[in-house]
Amino acid sequence: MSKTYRNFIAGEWRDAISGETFENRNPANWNEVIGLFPKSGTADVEMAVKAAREGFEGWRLMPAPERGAILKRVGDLMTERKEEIAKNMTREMGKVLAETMGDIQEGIDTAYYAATEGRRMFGHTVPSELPNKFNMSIRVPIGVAGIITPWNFPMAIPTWKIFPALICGNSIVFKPASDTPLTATTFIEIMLEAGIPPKVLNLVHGSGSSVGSPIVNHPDVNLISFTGSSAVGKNLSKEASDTLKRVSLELGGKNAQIVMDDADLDLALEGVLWGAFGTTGQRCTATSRLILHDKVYDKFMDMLVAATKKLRLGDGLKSGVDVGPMVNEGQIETVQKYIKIGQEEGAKLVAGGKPYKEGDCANGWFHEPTILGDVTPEMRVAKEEIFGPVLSVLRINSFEEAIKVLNNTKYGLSSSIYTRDVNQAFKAIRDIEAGITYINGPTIGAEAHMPFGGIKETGNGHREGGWEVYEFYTETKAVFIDYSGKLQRAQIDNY
Ligand code: UN1
Repeated sequence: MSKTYRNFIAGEWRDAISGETFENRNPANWNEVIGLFPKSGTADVEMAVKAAREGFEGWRLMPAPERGAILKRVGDLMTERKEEIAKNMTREMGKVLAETMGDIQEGIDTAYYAATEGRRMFGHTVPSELPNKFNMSIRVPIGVAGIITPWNFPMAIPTWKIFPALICGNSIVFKPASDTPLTATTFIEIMLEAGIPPKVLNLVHGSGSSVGSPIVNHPDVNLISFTGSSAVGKNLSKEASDTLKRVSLELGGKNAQIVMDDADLDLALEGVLWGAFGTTGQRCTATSRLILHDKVYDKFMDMLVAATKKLRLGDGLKSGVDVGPMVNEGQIETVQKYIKIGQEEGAKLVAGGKPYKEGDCANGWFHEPTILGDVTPEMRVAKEEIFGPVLSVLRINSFEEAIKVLNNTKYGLSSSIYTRDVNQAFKAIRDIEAGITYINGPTIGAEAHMPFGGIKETGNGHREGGWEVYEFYTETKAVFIDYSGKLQRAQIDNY
């Protein structure tokens, strides 16, 4: 019998009002059911938002450093339970244990960073243009935060959103991806154990249409933070405009690594393997394109194809496995579709190309790491997000051409260049259209205290991580204190 899990709403663990559930299965072995989770809907969301509104009233009045002390305990508990959570995360979404451990560490770092931000939360004091008058701006919480997260970083991404929201004094309605409800449930348990007041946290499991949409449309939800596809993000943005919500969108990517002719090729090889096939390519920041200088093209391709063929596929819990399964059958189908499109457009399949069903992998959603060579900039596989272990390789003859090819996509999340030429590196920092640029490193490698996000159709201008995110979760209030004892009319009495 599979264990049945619940929502956490209004201070209690509850079934969905419908009484229905959905299954959570292991992508490395589809026969293994991890648990049953509540299939919630509008009525559950309604109850969660009401509770969050009540929870907000007390939470917003707690001094931010005290809220920070609770988040510090959250980080400590996550540290204690790191391995156990990581194993369950690998079971529910597939990436290898080293990566799920890293995912939780990203959450721990975010907890400790947010905890100390409670002691800063800076505003400004500036002089008034009138005598005997004091001006300052302060940060105030906004209210109920609707948090909608994907399955590829089941701990890190919820923490990127929920910790800053909490430290700023907001309450939470959280809808995790339905592929990773177990990690989300453990995360809520830990936050409650650390001392976050129950009504401040509300967890509602279910689909985007039946839970996500009611959260986005609810007039009492004040802001939405969403990570997912650009198509969903655009719809969400439209829905949220009816109630003029503040919305932070972290969407698709078509990230590229440039390798120039002067690059350290061994280093660049390690980078592209990690960037393209880590998390089985299922990252917003995955290296989806390799932009390779003509002078090193053949040599580097030989190195790359040989190394890719050595990658070991398997259950991410087993040691020695490099690449875990894809999250579900739908993702395999998308990858297959794009490999076909690429070949029809004239790209050459040089490694992988097929789902993988050998030995222990027979019952999972495994796919061979795949490389498409001779890709040209106008092909769909050079421009569209695939979200799987597929790398498109493009040939360039100069630095200028490399930048032009890199920028030839509607996305702008992460980017990378391998070169030993410092002038070229700085020009790349200036000219690449992306929110993140790595020099001599892969397209992956966010750190909790650095801003994370992209330009163009990757987002709507907000950043997660770093201190920018604390601006998103607060309103700025301008405060004027007149201690002159008389009416002073700005712009009139002083001119
Ligand atoms: C994502 O794929 O949405 O730096 C987040 C990185 C990861 C985070 C990726 N730590 O790529």
